[in-house]
Amino acid sequence: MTASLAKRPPGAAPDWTIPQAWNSYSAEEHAVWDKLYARQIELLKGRASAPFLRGLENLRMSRSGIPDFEELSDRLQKLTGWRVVAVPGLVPDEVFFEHLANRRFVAGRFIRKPDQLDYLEEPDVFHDLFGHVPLLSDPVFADYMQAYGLGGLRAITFHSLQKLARLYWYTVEFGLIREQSGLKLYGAGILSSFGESVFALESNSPNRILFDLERVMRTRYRIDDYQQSYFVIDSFKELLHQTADADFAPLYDRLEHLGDIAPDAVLASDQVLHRGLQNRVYSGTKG
Ligand code: HBI
Ligand code: FE
Repeated sequence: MTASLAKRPPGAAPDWTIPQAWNSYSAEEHAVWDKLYARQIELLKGRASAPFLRGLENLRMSRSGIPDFEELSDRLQKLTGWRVVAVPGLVPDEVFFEHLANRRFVAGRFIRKPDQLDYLEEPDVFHDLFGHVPLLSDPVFADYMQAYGLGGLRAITFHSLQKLARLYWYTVEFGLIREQSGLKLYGAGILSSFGESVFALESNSPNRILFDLERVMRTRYRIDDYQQSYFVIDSFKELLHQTADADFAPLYDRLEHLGDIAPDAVLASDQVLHRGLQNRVYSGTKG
């Protein structure tokens, strides 16, 4: 699954957090944030889900310079009790889940270089803050993220992390939501990506299929390119209930016997909103 750092770097606390050291960002680093922010905000008008845009406003997420985690956390905490903490990179699953279960969102402190605006393997501070944090100010989504963390801690004991990670991937990172005015973006991996923000909604290449918990947990995903299938929810309430009410022991049992589904597959049982032509030329490796 995710290749996390192998061991805790010196200087990281036992919970893997590090100081953000906001004062040590250079002017060039702040300028990268500004450029990404300005570009995304233009693109997301009419494309991002309403609660995401409300969150950006309510948190007064900075359009000038990388936000200070402490300041941002103070505003966020008043709304939903969540805080943002800095970590040195991808942390081990149990560390990640433990933070989420306690309403702490872990964020990278580093920012991509000016020549990497469009592609990057590891989540940086722009992806983590701009992509993820606005929705943490939505009370229902905030509960979903905590429920996911608690589910993660349980999944470790069931050895079913791969299945649960797919749920995170196809909702928190790459989810679409149906609003009155049409399909909108709520997944952080899309919202922080210049190319995928348009592709996910407007390209005729990928499938767009109504969300179903078991279906999603069986579906492999791509880590190296845009998704070949997106799953669409109608509300965060529906997502929270499907997930928090699910009895995961029998569910994981059942999933063991059902096979995996390819990233581009369409099943007879799917409720298909758009059947993808899969005409994008994808890069070679499969996730
Ligand atoms: N670490 N910093 C960080 N950010 C993540 O999104 C993250 C992680 N470690 C593990 C992890 N995600 C995965 O377990 C989840 O995607 C399921
Ligand atoms: Fe992410």
